[in-house]
Amino acid sequence: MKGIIFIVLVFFLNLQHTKAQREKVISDESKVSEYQIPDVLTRLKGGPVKSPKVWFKKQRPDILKVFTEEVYGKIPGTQGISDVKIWESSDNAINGLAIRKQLSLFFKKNDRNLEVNVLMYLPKTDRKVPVFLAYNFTGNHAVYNDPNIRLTESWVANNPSVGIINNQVTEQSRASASDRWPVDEIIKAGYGLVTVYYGDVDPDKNDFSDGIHPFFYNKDQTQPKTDEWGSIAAWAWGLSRVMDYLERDMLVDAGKVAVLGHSRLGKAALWAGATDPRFAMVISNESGCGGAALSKRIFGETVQIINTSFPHWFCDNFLKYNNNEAQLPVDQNMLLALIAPRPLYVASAEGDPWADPRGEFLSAKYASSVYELLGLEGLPAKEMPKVNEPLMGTIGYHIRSGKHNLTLYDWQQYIVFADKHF
Ligand code: GTR
Repeated sequence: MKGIIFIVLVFFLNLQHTKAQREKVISDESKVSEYQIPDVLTRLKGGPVKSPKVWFKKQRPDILKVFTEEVYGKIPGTQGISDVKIWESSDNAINGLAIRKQLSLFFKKNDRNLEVNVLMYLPKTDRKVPVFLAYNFTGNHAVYNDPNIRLTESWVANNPSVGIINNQVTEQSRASASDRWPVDEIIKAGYGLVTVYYGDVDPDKNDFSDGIHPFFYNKDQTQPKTDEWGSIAAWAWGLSRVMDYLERDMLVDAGKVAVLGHSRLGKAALWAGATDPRFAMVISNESGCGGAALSKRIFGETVQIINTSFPHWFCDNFLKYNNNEAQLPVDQNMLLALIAPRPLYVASAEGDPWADPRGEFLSAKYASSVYELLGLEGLPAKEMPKVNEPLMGTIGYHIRSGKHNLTLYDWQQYIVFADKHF
């Protein structure tokens, strides 16, 4: 009996705690306190950035260093692809419109082995094709209704409603995320889609014994050091390794790879774009806190909330900024600026206050001065656009109607943006 009362009490206190935390969350513009965003063209050490040379030689490396050491974490070593295995390919996919290719990238070190499955749909043409490279959330087989796609054998977060039980997918989850992946439209527009299940690189749980992290441990080490990578940096690392493969693939134009991600995977896509200049375009779909949204605005999800809910996403140094965003030497406008001069698209949704649409817009706007310094347009507006009225300079932005999701509307804008720049 005592045990039951205790459990009920703990449950009740827990609910109260979560409620209190949620109540503190600001989702009303009038409740935003004053904040200061660091200017991308003011040196972190003081003084103005007046030329592209000073941006590329001084300010950019300084900003990158802060994000590396204080936010996402350093990668402790290098590890290239050990082997590639092509499982199958067909030039008769999507009613004969596309080539489908499935392959695995293997990473091997001592007794460790990591397998990253890649699914590609490419338009049939005699030229190398531009592609969108994007992680998916539950396995390649969930992306498109094609019985030939191999079911993932990796750990996947449970979701009984689509038959993901005991962290394993079943046939029932095939095509379960297909509304997020308009493969036919992408192919018809002349682009390929390259997708990978993010959990192949690092399963999304607070456990550093699996995925890529242990490859770099010293004897007796069980988790990364305080300034070393969390999961977002690991996922970004994975995107770069897929890029290593794409550079070798004769069917792909590796100079036209747009890296795209939704939500947590948008955070990973931005960090991949910031750290790897081979990504010719970067697209953040509702990446929110730790992604495109400004941290110091403290609107929606905050540094403290994200570090508490997902302790494995960032490096441990980032914990210093819990309820302490003002002390951060950088803000996310500076992350976006690291992508310059490459085209960057930031997208929000009206029904997604958790990701702070206005904070995402402002971040893109404040990143624009670096693009302008480099002779490019940046974001072509000073005020936030109306819902469903995209802006497209070298930085693009839209806020669409609807909720937190990756939709056909979002993809349609990304295709227009890619047509404009590629
Ligand atoms: C939420 C998280 C967000 C975002 C989202 C997602 O729970 O708070 O930062 O990443 O998950 O990835 O769907």
